[in-house]
Amino acid sequence: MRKHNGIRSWEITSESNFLKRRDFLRETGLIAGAGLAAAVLPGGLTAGVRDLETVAGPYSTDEKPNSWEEVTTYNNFYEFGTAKDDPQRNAHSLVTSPWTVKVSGECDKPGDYHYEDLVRPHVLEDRVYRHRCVEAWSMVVPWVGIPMPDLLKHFAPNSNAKYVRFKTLYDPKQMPGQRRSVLKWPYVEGLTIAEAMHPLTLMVVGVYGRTLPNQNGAPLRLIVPWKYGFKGIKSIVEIEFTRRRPRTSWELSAPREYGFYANVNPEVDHPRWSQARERRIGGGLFAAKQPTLMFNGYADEVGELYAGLDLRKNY
Ligand SMILES: Nc1nc2c(c(=O)[nH]1)N[C@H]1C(S)=C(S)[C@@H](COP(=O)(O)O)O[C@H]1N2
Ligand SMILES: [Mo]
Repeated sequence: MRKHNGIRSWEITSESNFLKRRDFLRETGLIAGAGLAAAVLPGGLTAGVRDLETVAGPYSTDEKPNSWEEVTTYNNFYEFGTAKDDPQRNAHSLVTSPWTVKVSGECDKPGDYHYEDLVRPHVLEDRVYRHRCVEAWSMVVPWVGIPMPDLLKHFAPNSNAKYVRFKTLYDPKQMPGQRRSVLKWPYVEGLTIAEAMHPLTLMVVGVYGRTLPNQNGAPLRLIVPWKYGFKGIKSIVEIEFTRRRPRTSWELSAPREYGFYANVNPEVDHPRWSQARERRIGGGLFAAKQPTLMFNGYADEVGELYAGLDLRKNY
């Protein structure tokens, strides 16, 4: 992984113009062409997915991204069912425009913000991140997003803001999975203010240079690359700055299995399986599992956030 220094082919192409980059991606097979996408994706699912103007962001991994097909058909989004292919089959019922995010709590600029007003002031960045699920599979995903500190500064959090709580839309009419109590709805997640303000933390609005397909959490979702994927809450409608640590959906439903921090830690097993290795999606059925890295490989960047914290207890 490289930061600002060092030039990679991905950055060169992204920094030239957008169309050139699209050609590069198409030629190297990283995305299907616009015409092709319609052919390889089930009908209707690309409706509403638009191209975005982006620049290359820092912190991208050099690893080869998973295909558009893999990123958009192998998903966790329990609001649309618990099987990996349920979200891509069912998420078309989610209406993502207009979309409003309610900002509340310990900040000077609370309010209801329209999606466009949140996104327009920002330069969107391409960031290729490792994506590690607690179920011990992983992908490499070329997200498009806004660095979370840039977004949150907009709301002027005050000195009482110790945590940030995020909430997904609750609407069983649009989200059929919410008609069953698989989880306590709506889905909620939380970060410490230091985690939320870390430059690696992204408010994601797209993938592969396009707006997010619904199954990936349209129109905006969180990505915290050093944590297990479940922290990456989708289809966010509320951001609340709090004094006290919020309870998260997975903590509430299975406190023995999921803690608040949820940092990727290969040395601490999940009660029902090991976290030492991971299966890279797309590697083929018989591919060897690869070792999982502490903080999902982002230890140099985020290790200091947890200095003095027992990472076996604070899982
Ligand atoms: N609202 C909501 N957000 C969610 C989930 C969910 O069920 N509901 N699943 C989480 C889990 S367990 C993972 S691994 C990631 C998967 O993101 P992806 O499908 O874009 O890879 O989304 C997370 N965000
Ligand atoms: Mo997950």
